[in-house]
Parts: sequence; structure tokens; C-alpha cells
Amino acid sequence: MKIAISCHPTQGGSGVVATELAMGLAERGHEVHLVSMEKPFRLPDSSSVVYHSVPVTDYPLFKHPPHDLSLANKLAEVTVQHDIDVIHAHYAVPHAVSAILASKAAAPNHVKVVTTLHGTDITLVGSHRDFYRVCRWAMLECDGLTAVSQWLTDETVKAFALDTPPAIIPNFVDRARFTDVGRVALPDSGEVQIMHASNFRPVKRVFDVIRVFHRIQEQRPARLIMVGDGPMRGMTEELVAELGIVDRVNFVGPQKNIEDLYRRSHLFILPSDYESFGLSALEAMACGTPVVASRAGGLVEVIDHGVTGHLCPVGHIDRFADCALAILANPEAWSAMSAAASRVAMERFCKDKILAQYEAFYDQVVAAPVA
Ligand code: GMT
Repeated sequence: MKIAISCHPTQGGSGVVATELAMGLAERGHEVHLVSMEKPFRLPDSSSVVYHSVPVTDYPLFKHPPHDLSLANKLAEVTVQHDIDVIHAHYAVPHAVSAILASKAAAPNHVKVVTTLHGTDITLVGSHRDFYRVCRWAMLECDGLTAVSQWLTDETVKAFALDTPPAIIPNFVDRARFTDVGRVALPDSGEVQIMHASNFRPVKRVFDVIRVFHRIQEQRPARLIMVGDGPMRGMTEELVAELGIVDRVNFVGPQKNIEDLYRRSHLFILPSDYESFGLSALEAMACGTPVVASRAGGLVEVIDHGVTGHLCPVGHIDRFADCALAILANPEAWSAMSAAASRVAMERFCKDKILAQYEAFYDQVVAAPVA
């Protein structure tokens, strides 16, 4: 099949999922084109995915270059030039809208449009009144809609009054990369390593990460690795200084080989307000790192409480810290949890299984008569 994928290239789960999907589909013999403002950071130069950049066209009349139109135009061009069967948009705003425009602009070619909803495109951006009507219209125009969890499907139906719920196709991990082979064990005593990775947006509650860690390191020697970057990073570094734990916390920015950090960490903390899925939690689990996360959104579909990690009420610093300390207290129980985390990640969310679901979805959409 010939597939054009569009996504945000910035740090964030939707771009990661779109890029991994593009690479996985190309490995399985499909012709895949990736259309984005910049080359997504997870797409290596060696990939057989064909990358097309979207031009930023400036003109004195424009206060802001109309990116969404340039994206639609580039998608239409790629569709016609390469006889694309399916445009797969990731993150509804603006990609679903641009993809629908592209499908019309590509006429007389018939191209089907699939959109995958990732979370904040529905909960924060798409449902904002500035985007709501156009976002709902684009979703209804799509030939297929998927969401990354049951929770997100339910939220979408509620927020947009949809008659047909989006199909659920969860996120996935690549076993070749995210594995527990070579991971470090939990020491009986001595320093433990805690990790958090995100785009440091308010929804991630990064201050909670620091406060939970502050409590952990009062009980046993510990180090915190903060991976990623984003708007709350500066204020988070200030909080670390205020609490006097600068020598215990490393802000390492975005990391190319994040799997090595997961394997060297004994616990992953994700105290978000909610996550539609929580891709970073899944990647940590695949590397054998137990997760302490919020009992919120789709995280309950990824983490089995007491088996692969712990789920705590949002904002309860003491509960998070107590759960983390309990997991770190017993190396035998920790090893069992680490093994379960890796096994569940691979059994339930393995790349081949999920890619097969996307292929079946495309087949169904392409086979459906043109409306
Ligand atoms: O979490 C974000 O701020 C970014 C957003 C994105 O577009 O990358 O993440 C969402 O999509 C990911 C991939 O499907 C999910 O794993 C994240 O849980 C989801 N974030 C939220 O729902 C807050």
C-alpha cells in the first residue's frame, strides 16, 4: 500500500508514534511518505521512509505564514505524484483538517483519510472553541478514525457528540530497541536512579516529580534524571534549587538513546493530570523499569497496579513517594515487577501486533466504497 503520514515533528508522543509507525510499515514492504514541517527526531537518515518537508511560505500580507494550507498542498502534491492510497494524519489539529483539504485538492485521485487521535488534540486543543467546529467537521469527513486508548475514545465521543466511536488501536514499542536485556538490577542498598521524561508541559505536573523525589531521597540515597524539555523546565530547575537537591537531580534534555536511560533507572515517575496513553510509561516498562503513575486517563490501560507498577491519585505527593519507596524496598519484589513490566509491554503492545491492526484498518478503509 502507498501511505502518506503527517505529524508534528516536535518532542512528543504523537510524533514518535507516527514516525515509528512509518518506519515499521516501510519495513513491512509498504511505500511510506512522511510529511512534516521538520524531519521528526526519531527518523534516522538511513530510513527507507521518504521524507517531504512542508515549506514555510512568507508574504508581506501574512502576519503568520498559513502552515495548515502549505501542509494540505504538500499532502495533495505527494498524493498525486505517488498515487497514495491513504493519508494518515496524526493529531487532529491541524493534521486532520489539512488531510481532508488535501484529499479534495488531489481530485480526480481518490485517496482515503485516516486520523489517529492522541489526547491533547481532543482534550485541550480540538475541544477549544477556537477549533471545535472545524475539528469535528474534519473528524466526520475522515474515512477512518482511531484513538490510542478506550479512555480517549470515550472522551472523544463525549466531547464531539460522535455517533460512531473511533476504533481503538493502542500505541506500541519496538522490542528490538526497548528491551530489558542489559538492564541494571536494584541494589540492596546504595543509590537508586529515578527517571522522568516528558515535554515539561503543565499537564505533566513536573513539580510533583521533584516533590516526590525530594521525599524519596530523604529515605534512601537516590538520583533523579529529568529527560526532555519544555515550558516548565526553568521553573522546575528553580524548585530543585529551592529544595537544596541540585546535586541529586540531572536535567539532561531530549535524549536520542533514551532506552539506555530507562535500563539504568530503577523507577519511572509519571504524575500527569492525565495521559490518553502514556507512551513514555510503556517504553520504560518494556525496558523493565516499574512505573509509578497517576490513576488517570488511559494510564490504567497500560499499567497494572501492583504488577507492573503502581497507580496513585493525581497530586498526592505522599502516596506517590510511599509507593515508590515500597517498590524500591525489596529487590526480589522489584525484580518480579521489572520482569512483569517488560513481559506485559511486549505481549500487549508489541510493534508487530499493533502494526497488523493498522494494516487491517487501512485495508478496511480502502475497500469501503467512496462516499
Ligand atoms: O503529552 C503531550 O503533551 C503530547 C502528546 C503528543 O502529541 O505527543 O501526547 C499524547 O499522545 C501520546 C502518543 O499517543 C500519548 O502517549 C500521551 O499520553 C498523550 N498525552 C496526553 O494525553 C497528555
